[in-house]
Amino acid sequence: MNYKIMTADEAAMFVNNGEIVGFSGFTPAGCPKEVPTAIAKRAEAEHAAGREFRIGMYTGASTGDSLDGALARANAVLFRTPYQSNKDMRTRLNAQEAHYFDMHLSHLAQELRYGFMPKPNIAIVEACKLTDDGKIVPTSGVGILPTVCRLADKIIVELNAAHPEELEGIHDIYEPQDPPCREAIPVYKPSDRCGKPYVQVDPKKIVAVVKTNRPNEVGKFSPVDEVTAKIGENVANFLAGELKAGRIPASFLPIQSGVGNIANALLGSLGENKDIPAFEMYTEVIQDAVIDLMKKGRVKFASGCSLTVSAPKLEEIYNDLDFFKQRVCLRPQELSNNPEVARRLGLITINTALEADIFGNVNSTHVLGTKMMNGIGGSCDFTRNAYISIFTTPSTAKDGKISAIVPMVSHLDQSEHSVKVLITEHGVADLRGKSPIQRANCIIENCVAPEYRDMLRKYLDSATKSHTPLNINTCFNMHKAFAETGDMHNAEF
Ligand code: 0RQ
Repeated sequence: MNYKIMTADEAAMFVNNGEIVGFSGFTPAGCPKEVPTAIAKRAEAEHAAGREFRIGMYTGASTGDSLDGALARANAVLFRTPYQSNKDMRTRLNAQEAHYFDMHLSHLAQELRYGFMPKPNIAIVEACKLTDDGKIVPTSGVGILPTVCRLADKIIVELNAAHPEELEGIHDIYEPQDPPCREAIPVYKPSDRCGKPYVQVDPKKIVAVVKTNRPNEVGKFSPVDEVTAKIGENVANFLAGELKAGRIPASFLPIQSGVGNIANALLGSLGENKDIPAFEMYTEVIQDAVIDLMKKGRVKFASGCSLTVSAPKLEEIYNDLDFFKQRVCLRPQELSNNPEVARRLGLITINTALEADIFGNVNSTHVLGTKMMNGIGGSCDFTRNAYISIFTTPSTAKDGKISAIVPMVSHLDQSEHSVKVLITEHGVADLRGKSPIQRANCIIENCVAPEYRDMLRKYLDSATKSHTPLNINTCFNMHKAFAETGDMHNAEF
């Protein structure tokens, strides 16, 4: 190999205070691990010597603890975009110790190319294979890897032997031209490929290669509980009904599903429902449940940006790569989350709300309107362009002291215009073709926890008799009651 092989500590010396780093990967899958930890160590040493050291960060989505966690704990972050889910990073962002720009995942690469944000000085990327002529084969997640490699002046490659070179062929690397020269993206079904199996970079830009053998840091999924099982069942029954009514074509449509425990459990339910035919996925994260369903023949193909699967599941995939390479395609997020493709394929999209209001507006990001949880991720990329957009949430949180359905959301991520169906463990609110007052009644009767229904009916009675009923004096009374007494049950209307 013609490149300079060095340790992570040596490679970290290429990153200077105030510079911006673009990282590969999407969720903990495909993210570099050694060099970010070494940068964090360097930041701590600089701080101890009384010097400033903080960097700007572009990533695909969330990352692993050795990236987000290490840099946050070292207070080494100037700003960060577009999505995170790390406890220590979340604490920094909510304390205003690092700036956070929560953005649509499909937008990031193009907005970097457009110059809306400064270009990264350096790209740090994980690969399973690197050739002397600058071909980089990513690992189990892609993210913004092609774009940051093209825009940055320097590239550091973490060559991770935990991922086999034989992964080559699973990726579909394509970057659209920018307007006014953009052409249609030639993906007409989830299994279509339009790009190359590797990222081509100028080899002269690769300043360091760090060899490692470190597994991904994907956490375990919690077992399906009664509430998530019921939500999954409600989603599956709703979709089976739509199929029967002829509103979904008999061959079914590709599914997009969000990230987390609920999404993983829900896919399991969809796969088990015999009224739903085997289906394809065009999504961002491919989680454990998809792999199980693929082995049972219930999922025919999955296009995504990452294999966000537990360690035993990744081992299953790597032990049977011939099978999975025919059924899985990993693409940059600009493509996996592309609104043009989502609209064309007619995706059934299923994402998670933290709270929703009685009109169908959704907050997926801000706990009680203030504290950032994770971010919108790809939820808006898909929801706005879906064939049918579904939001799911347990009807209550914190042992019932919070109702996930409130008079008015305390922060807005998805508007009532984009959310077509809301589903909790209690039932399904089909919001299509309904006015605000019809939506409010439908959500209260079908989705709200029974213990909170009277409260919300009372609120609605007290609201203006206008197109969208509103009581401007009391619409946040449930939030106020929680803030003041720790329980929304104490709200008065
Ligand atoms: O708190 O962690 O202290 O127990 O929020 O809630 O029910 O465990 O659900 O893990 O699936 O996360 C929306 C955050 C849900 C996630 C969100 C508290 C609750 C718990 C987590 P604890 P659950 P999940 C994919 C596409 C982004 C949008 C999206 C997410 C914690 O799914 O980030 O889908 N989505 N993007 O107790 C206060 C409420 C609450 C509440 C729940 N109303 N008020 N706290 N909680 N409801 C993402 C990508 O693009 C990669």
